Amino acid sequence: MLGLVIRTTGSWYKVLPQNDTSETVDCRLRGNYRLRGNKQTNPVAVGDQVDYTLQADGTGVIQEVCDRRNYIVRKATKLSKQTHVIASNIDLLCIVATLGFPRTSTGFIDRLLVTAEAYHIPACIIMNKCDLYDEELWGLHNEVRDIYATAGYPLYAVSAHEGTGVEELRKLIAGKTVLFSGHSGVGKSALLNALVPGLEAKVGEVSDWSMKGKHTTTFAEMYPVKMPMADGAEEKTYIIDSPGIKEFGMVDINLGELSHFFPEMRGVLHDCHFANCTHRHEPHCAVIQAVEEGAITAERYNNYIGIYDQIEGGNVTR
Ligand SMILES: Nc1nc2c(ncn2[C@@H]2O[C@H](COP(=O)(O)OP(=O)(O)OP(=O)(O)O)[C@@H](O)[C@H]2O)c(=O)[nH]1
Ligand SMILES: [Mg+2]
Ligand SMILES: [Zn+2]
Repeated sequence: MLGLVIRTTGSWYKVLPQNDTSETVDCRLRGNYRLRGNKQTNPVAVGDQVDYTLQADGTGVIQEVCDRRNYIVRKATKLSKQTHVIASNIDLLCIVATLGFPRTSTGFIDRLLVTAEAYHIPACIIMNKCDLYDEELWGLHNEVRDIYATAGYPLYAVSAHEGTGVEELRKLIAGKTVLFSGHSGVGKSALLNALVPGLEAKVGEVSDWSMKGKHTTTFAEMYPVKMPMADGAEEKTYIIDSPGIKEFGMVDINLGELSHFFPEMRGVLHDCHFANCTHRHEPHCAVIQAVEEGAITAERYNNYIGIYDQIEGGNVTR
């Protein structure tokens, strides 16, 4: 039987049957399942379609994991060679970020965006906690919004607490499978609760939203929901809430392709004088010229260089 993995905890997987009885089945993976390579710490991820069999005691055994349309993968830990698939088969990556508490850097956002580009996953940035902004933070917010507008990514100002921007988000994600990813404490779970009244995903204590967050969500979980729209309609939507990430260690990105994963570079990089231009210091580089002209922002270009150096330094598993 076919089903959709909506939660993984250790060796158990919660599977939603495809015939949509809404009763989930707790499954294990068949014992002799061969891992693809053995680089991945999790052979089954949230979002996977699986083929499973039912047993007499009502639990299931996953026989096969169907091919993934796409996935978001990161290094399991900072220095690890192993990788971890956060979620698969997604229509939209929502990078949840904050400028105040804690502050998300564009370097972090860009690493996630590059990974999304590598798998052709559309992405957007959701700046949460805008209720905490003062004039200075609104100024910073608008700067960051403009940086991503130039790169072609929409950025939304929202407040899970006050409901600002929530209706716009509902429209954006309705009917899709979306992944919420970002640092701990930015309000991914709070946002989920704001989008779906009555859901009550666990949210961190107010006292803990200092600078770090404290990893309230510990496993990725997909919530199949009927997205309530302002006009009274409802749309079947799948939202994946995931644990906060401290650093996003990129995987499977090769140096020659990197600039292709910056959408604003794609249009000009064939105009560079050298076919193998790395866009760092070569003469007659169309990318550097575009930075000088403002068509590519210095912020994104610097993050490109940072990622390039990191991959070159062997800091990224391939
Ligand atoms: N002021 C304000 N606080 C918020 C907002 N959204 C969330 N918070 C607070 O931020 C803290 C963290 O929220 P969570 O939803 O647990 O954050 P998370 O991103 O799910 O964190 P992890 O599960 O650890 O990855 C909580 O104390 C929330 O109440 C918001 O829009 N405004
Ligand atoms: Mg959470
Ligand atoms: Zn170049």
